[in-house]
Amino acid sequence: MLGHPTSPQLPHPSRRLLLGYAAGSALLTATAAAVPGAQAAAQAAPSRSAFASADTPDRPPMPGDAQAAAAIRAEYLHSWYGYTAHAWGYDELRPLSGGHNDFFADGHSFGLSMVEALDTLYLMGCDRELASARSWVEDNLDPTQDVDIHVFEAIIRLVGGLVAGYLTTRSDSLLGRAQEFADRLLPAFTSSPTGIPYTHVNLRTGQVRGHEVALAEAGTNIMEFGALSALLGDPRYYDAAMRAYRAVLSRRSSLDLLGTTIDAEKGRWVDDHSTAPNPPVDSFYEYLWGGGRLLGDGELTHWYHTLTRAVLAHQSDRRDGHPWYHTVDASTGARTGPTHQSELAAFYAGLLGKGGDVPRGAAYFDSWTAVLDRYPVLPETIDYTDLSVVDQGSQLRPEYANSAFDLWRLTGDARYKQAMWRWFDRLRTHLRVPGGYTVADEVTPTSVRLDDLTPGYWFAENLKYAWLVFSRTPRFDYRNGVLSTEGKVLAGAL
Ligand code: DMJ
Repeated sequence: MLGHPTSPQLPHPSRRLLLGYAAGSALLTATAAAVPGAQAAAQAAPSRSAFASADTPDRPPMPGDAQAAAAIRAEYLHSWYGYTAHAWGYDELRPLSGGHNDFFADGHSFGLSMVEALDTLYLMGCDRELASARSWVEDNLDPTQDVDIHVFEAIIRLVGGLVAGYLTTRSDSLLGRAQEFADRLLPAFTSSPTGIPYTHVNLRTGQVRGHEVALAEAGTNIMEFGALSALLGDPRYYDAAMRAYRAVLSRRSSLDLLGTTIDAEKGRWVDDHSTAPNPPVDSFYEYLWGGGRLLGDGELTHWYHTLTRAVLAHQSDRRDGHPWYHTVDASTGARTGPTHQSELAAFYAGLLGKGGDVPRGAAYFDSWTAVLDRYPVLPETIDYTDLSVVDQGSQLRPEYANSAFDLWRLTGDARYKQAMWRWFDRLRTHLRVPGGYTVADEVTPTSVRLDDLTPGYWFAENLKYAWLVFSRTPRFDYRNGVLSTEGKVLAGAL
């Protein structure tokens, strides 16, 4: 059934243009369970509460919604003004030193933080700041630079950011810029014999490199490319992303498990261990669900359920009552590798919920809450057998908040608001500096040692999720809105 790149059953995005993305897509379909405060909340909520006492010193009392939202917006603007003062026009801010960082390649800037921020500024009602960022992007962002660019990062951050910028501002210039980037990234897909994209492409010459491709890089394209195809009435982007997905899916094991790295030229697994939901696999699964939802594409949703069933059947583990996921040989299901879990995997709690299994998602969310009980902020990687730290850094990541947002949307349960508030309060206490917010290079149970970087995704994700939970902004359709892996609003901007 899988692996036929020209399958006639595929709906054609260009036919759906005037309807939004697709009949049955996120723009058109109402889902009762996605309404905050929905009746289903009580039944869907897990039986075990991680928040028995909401105002112990460790679980700070939560202010009212309006006050919480104002505090979150103020912190976003605190870091935004750090960026504008010291790194304007560069990709990323170094908030301690007042310096800046090129994310994609030294000497080449894409104003990444501004592109990442466009739709967040809109949702937060920061219209003056949005106007400045938008006009910088329209006047200065150069997609023709002679530089090898990381295809996955460029799609989720730049193409996604520009599409979300278009959907929130209706600036044709932003959509045109998204198209120009996508056109220059396409050779990574079209020159690959299997359709699995090369990891890098030169924006000016179209020269590709990097044939050993992590699964997230092979599969995290369909939402941005599908949206672009629908908006432009041009199927090339959607078709490229689907061809890549099919090339991977047709190589799944008899257990319906996938490896972690695949050779884009030979179509063979380089690493045939399934590390889901950890990186570098994570968003491959997220986009099967998200692509299905955004584009109304049942084929993607079917794949999500098929693969998820296999992950849950073969990779589930449990320690001290908490679920975790271990690595297995994709062919045999035999357990391999250490009992490590990356903080990036925390997104899986929300994904499981969105995929229809709220109790399992809620339980995995509690696993990560138990880690946050132990450390001031979430460390990059832990050993889940004893929650000890494996990778001591903390990269100012959004995944726990992403899941809190998803599960709150699904259940309306106040425990996720409380969790969001505690997470925000921890960041404000430990990672805030006069120039903004920064990553840490060491986290212990009692200390945090700061490094000097505000990653671009900070402006796209972290405080957007928190803001959406507390603000109930009329600028977002809470029922039908769909966000990308980078937190970009690809449907539901009002
Ligand atoms: C973001 O760039 C995206 O969420 C991506 O899918 C993986 N995680 C980073 C932030 O941690």
